[in-house]
Amino acid sequence: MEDLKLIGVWYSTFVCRVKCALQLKGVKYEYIEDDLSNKSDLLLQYNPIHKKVPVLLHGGKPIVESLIILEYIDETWPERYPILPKDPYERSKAKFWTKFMGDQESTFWSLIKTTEETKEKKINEILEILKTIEEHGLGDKKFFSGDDMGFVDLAFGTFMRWLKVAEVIKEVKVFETCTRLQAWFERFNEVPVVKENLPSQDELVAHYKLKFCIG
Ligand SMILES: N[C@@H](CCC(=O)N[C@@H](CS)C(=O)NCC(=O)O)C(=O)O
Repeated sequence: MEDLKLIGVWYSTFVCRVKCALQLKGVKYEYIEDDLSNKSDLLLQYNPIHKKVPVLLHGGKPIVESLIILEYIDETWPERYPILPKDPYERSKAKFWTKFMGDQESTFWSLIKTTEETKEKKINEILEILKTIEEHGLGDKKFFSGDDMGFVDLAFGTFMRWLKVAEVIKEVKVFETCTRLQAWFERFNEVPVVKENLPSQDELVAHYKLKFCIG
């Protein structure tokens, strides 16, 4: 087995993308669950700048930031399951969309903390972003990267699971009008590595209700 360790927490979207990527590559690793309310010395030692998970330790060297980790995994084990497209133009598009989605993360996530007064405004704001992603990013493709799940799907799909959780907790429907995005999300959820590496919606709802003292 490679000297490969992943420091994470089970409920993190960022950690789950890395778990999926490692399984797609068929790479064995040791998983170390951290406690973000009492961060381990290991986490503080290997991610002293952001002090966040995921951290991938390869031969004792840390790699941080989930999307950078995905690229690292793809480049280190290129033989199996390409995650990023090889073609430079397609690659630049994949990076553009993950950046675009990443830039909207705080807007997506703020849904879970929104109040009755700001709910409507927030939903419209998120819907506008989702429509843009659907129309210009996904289009009529099966996955963002074509016929198989790739970089953008991993980044956005894991994040959408959490947006769904926010929808359930706030009892709102944000992306029911985005029919192509919904169909893509259903396909994403059916991919075996996704089924095996993402916590269920119910587990996440229970966790975040507790965290935000809801219900
Ligand atoms: N941009 C980072 C985000 C990582 C992140 O926010 N991780 C959260 C868990 S979901 C964390 O470790 N939070 C600890 C903290 O903020 O102190 C990535 O993509 O890896």
